[in-house]
Amino acid sequence: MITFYGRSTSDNTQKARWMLEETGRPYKHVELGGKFGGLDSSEFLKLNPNGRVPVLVDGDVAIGESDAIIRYLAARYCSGSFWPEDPIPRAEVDQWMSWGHANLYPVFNKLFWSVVRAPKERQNPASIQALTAKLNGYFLILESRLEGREFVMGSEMSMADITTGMTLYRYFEMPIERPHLPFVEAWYERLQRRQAYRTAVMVSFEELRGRLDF
Ligand SMILES: N[C@@H](CCC(=O)N[C@@H](CS)C(=O)NCC(=O)O)C(=O)O
Repeated sequence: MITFYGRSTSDNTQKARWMLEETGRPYKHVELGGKFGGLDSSEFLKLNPNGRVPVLVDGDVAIGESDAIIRYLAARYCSGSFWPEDPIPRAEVDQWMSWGHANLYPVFNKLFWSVVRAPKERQNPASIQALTAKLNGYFLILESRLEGREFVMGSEMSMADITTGMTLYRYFEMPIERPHLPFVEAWYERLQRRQAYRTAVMVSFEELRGRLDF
């Protein structure tokens, strides 16, 4: 039996849950963190001493860190399709995951906090503008990668789509300027056709507006 812990509005939770939904395995979802609290209970800290969501419990194993959860689920339940076994495409998937983690996500996350989570009076237009320009630069890299491809790796979806594509809903919903991105938009439409994406990622972030406290 799989139990998945994490509030639906947490972006790290969203990408791990998206992968979990893609596996088609049944699971129990426990909302935790943010307005639900519970991250500092001794029971939860035994599962993840960092006191952060998401956490996945599968039988006797408890896994924290969203990318580790995604890799585990792909390896265990998706027999190579989300994480190819051939070392070359495997390295490419890993490369895009690392790029998402090290480049795209930190800027995306900082901009989301600056534009949505910071109350209006604490927003800094110059910093928002600089972060927007940086994030748009990363989306232009994705734009050129997606030219002639349905997904980041080509015709098959992989973990690389999950760890980068989890930013799309918020990116297109945030009140920011964006460049013309026809290939990214087509990819976003393709992802939106997946029930797993709609369930896990397309979650209203209204309750986070003006909230800097978690
Ligand atoms: N590197 C970790 C980051 C985990 C993390 O910072 N989670 C945030 C939510 S996105 C959290 O638990 N925040 C406290 C809260 O939601 O109350 C991962 O990828 O799982």
